[in-house]
Amino acid sequence: MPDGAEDVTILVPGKLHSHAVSRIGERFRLMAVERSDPALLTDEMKRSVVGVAASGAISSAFMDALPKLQIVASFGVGYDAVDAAHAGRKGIVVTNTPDVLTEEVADTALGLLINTVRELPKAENYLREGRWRREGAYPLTCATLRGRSVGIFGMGRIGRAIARRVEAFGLPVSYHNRRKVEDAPYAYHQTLVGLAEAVDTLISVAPGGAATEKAVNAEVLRALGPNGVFINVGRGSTVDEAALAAALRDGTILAAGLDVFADEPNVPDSLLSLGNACLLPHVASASVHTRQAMADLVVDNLVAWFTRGAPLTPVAETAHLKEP
Ligand code: NAP
Ligand code: 8YV
Repeated sequence: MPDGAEDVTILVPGKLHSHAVSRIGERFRLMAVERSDPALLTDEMKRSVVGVAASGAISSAFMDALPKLQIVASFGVGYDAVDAAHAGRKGIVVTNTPDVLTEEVADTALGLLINTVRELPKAENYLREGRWRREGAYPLTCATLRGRSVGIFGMGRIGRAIARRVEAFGLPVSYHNRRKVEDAPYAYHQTLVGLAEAVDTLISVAPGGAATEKAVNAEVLRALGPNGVFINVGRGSTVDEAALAAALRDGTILAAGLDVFADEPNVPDSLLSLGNACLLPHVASASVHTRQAMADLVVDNLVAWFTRGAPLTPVAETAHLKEP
C-alpha cells in the first residue's frame, strides 16, 4: 500500500467474514458499527469513512449519511440488498464477489437436486431413527433423475456451471434469461412459463430484485406440472412462497429443494411442514475454502480501488466509475 493507506477508513457494519475483517484491519483504518443503520453513525464515521465492506443490506440512506464514501465492497455475488443504482448515480463504486463461488454453488445445486429427487436426507434420518433395522428397507423413491429434462432460470456464471453438471448426468438442458446467450449450446425460452412448460425440473439461480420478484408464481408451477421438481439456489424473493407451498401441498408439482427464502432466516411453516420440500439454510457457497476466497475478493477490491482507482469486480450499475 502507498503511504497514507492507514488513513483510509473502512467501515464494517454488522457481521463480516473474520478473514476480511482482519485483512481490512491490517491494511486500513477499520471502524465497526452494529448494523447498517444511518442513525448509528458517529460524527467521526461521517467525517472519515471512505469505504464500506459489508455482507448484507446497504441502503441509499446509509450511503447518503457517509459524505466521503467512495466504495461499497459487498460480500457475495448477489447484491440485491445494496442500492447499486443509487450508488452509481452518486459516483460510489459497488463491488461483489463473482466467479470465486461459482463452482461451489453449482455443486450445492446438484446436491440439493439429488437430495430432493432421491430423498437422501429422509433416508438417512430413517437409518438414524433405527427404522431400517425395525421396519426394513427405506421405501423406493417415486421420483428419479432418469428421464428428466432440466430448465435453468438464470443462465449466467452459476447457471452455466450447473448446466455442465446436468449434462454430465445425461440430462437435456434448456434455459430462460432476458437475453439469449449466444455461445450456450442449450435451448432458449423467451419466457419463464415457456421454459417451465418444456421441462419437468426447474433450477432457479436468478438474481433477486424488482425484475425477478415472485417470478416463480402459480402459473409457472402449474406449467412445470405434477412430475415437476423446483430447485432454488438464487434468491427467495424470486418465488411466490405461498403459491409454492400450495403447489407442493396439492400435487401441482412433486417436490422442491430450497436453499434460499424470501425472509431469511424465517422459513414459513407452510414450507417447514411439507415432506416433499428439502430445505437448506442458505449454504450454497458456505465452505471454508469458498468463503475465504469471497472474503479475499472483498478486500482485494478495496485495495485495488484505493491503490489504483480500479476495482476488480465492480457491479454493472457502477462499472462506469473511475478514480475520484
Ligand atoms: P450472473 O452471472 O449475473 O447470472 C445471472 C443470470 O440471470 C444472467 O444470465 C441473467 O441474464 C439472468 N437474469 C437476470 N435478471 C433476469 C430477469 N429479470 N429475468 C430473467 N433472467 C434474468 O450471476 P451469477 O454469478 O450466476 O449469480 C446468480 C445469482 O445466484 C446471484 O445473483 C445470487 O442471487 C445467487 N447466488 C446464491 C447463492 C447461495 O448461497 N444460494 C450463492 C451465490 C449466488 P439476462 O441479464 O440476460 O437476463
Ligand atoms: C452468500 C450468496 O452466502 O453470493 C451470494 O449471492 O447468496 C451467498 O454466496 C451470501 O451473500 C452471504 O451473505
